[in-house]
Amino acid sequence: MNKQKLNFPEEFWWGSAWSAEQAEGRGETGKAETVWERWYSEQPTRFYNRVSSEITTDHIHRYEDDIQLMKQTGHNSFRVSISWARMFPNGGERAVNPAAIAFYRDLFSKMNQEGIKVFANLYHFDMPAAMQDKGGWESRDVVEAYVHFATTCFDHFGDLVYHWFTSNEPLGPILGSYLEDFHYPNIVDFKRGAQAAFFTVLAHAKIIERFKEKKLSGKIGVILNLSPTFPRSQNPADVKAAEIADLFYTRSFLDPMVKGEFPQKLVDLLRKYEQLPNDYTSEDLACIKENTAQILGLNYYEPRRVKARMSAVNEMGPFLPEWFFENHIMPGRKMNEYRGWEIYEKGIYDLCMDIKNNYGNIEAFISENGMGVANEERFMDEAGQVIDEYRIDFIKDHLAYLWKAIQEGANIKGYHLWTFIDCWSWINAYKNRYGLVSLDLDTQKRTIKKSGEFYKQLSDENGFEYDVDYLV
Ligand code: BGP
Repeated sequence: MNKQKLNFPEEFWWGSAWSAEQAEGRGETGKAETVWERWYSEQPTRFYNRVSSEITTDHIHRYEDDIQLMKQTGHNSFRVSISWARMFPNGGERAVNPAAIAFYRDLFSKMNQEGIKVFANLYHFDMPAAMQDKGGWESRDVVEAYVHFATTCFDHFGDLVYHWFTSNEPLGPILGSYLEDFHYPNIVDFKRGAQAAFFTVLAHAKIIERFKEKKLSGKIGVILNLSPTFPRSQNPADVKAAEIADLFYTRSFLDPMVKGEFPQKLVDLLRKYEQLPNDYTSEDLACIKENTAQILGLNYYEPRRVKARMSAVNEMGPFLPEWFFENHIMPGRKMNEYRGWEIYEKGIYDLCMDIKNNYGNIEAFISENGMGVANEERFMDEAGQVIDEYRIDFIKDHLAYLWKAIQEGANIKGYHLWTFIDCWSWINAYKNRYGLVSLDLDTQKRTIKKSGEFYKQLSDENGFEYDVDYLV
């Protein structure tokens, strides 16, 4: 036992994150149909218990009280996303919505009044359906409409936002919409996905270009879901498999968005298999080169473990990253069985050290990390509070490795948990609960969990006691 207080840097950002589609609810401001609403109307059974994004956590009606809950749970910063569909209720373009401007201005002003920094993300999986009909991220017109939306947000909220983000997990919609069938419009076509990915990166660069022209305070960056990749063994075939998986899932967005260049090995591989996008120009590449992220959000949930393929590829089937590797189930791994994700706390350290050593130690923070648990009412005490000791342990065990990375020079400025109040998890709806605050879906009653009380103490003390012998 070697207990000591792990102190975090001064003014460390303690907070959490969520997104518009997952928490706001539709409300009465006017809002265009999103791809999630469209998909629900077409296939409601794809969503857990048939719960849609119509109401979610009803933040749009309850934000003033929710800000008080942020304070009570120790937030000095909070990430929201601004809904493109709400800002442009005609389908993502034309006239901006005064009611949406009023809502976000009031929310951000009140957060600032309470000392909670606003981290504003511009895209969190919530494409207006009308924009999807135009081709979504495969379309240059949609990129331009998105740049217009972003610029409008800079103009209306630039005085209230602390840091900006061009997108949350841009890899997610590519995997979900073009490879793995978990986002609308459920296409399986790598080459089209590569085009959409390229235009997502281009949109990021174009927005950063506009941001710089406006000379706003704060920084602009991107939030990426990154998993350190581990080969099953040091067998060269396993190592090669891990290297390719890492190119597809980690370096694909990290390199162009932070360094301004796509990894050459990935480009060569896609060229060989004729999967490069058709539409890209030297002007696009110059824009990407010149306009890179100024700050990086790291979403960390699980490691990626891979091994060499054990079976031959079916070349008649669609091209997929899995042509080059198989996922490895490591014997003895610790699991969050509710979500099916491995829990590997040291991965947060590995990730931060990768950013320190290979990406110029860019200013970064943990923008998501968390544990979704089903049926949390099992853990309620008589007063109705969820006693989620497992979440407190999860947070502490990850923070200890984050602390270690900071001791070793990683430029990490904060930690945001996923999430604040239980919110809507896409097709999982309200199956797994992630919040510091529980939500009664029938009444919308909010109750701070034990982890919410812990988080307040953590933030007030800017650290916590931990047995450092546990760190390897
Ligand atoms: C991240 C997303 C979040 C959130 C979280 C938890 O990838 O950015 O929107 O949903 O994962 O995942 P899930 O809700 O699918 O359990």
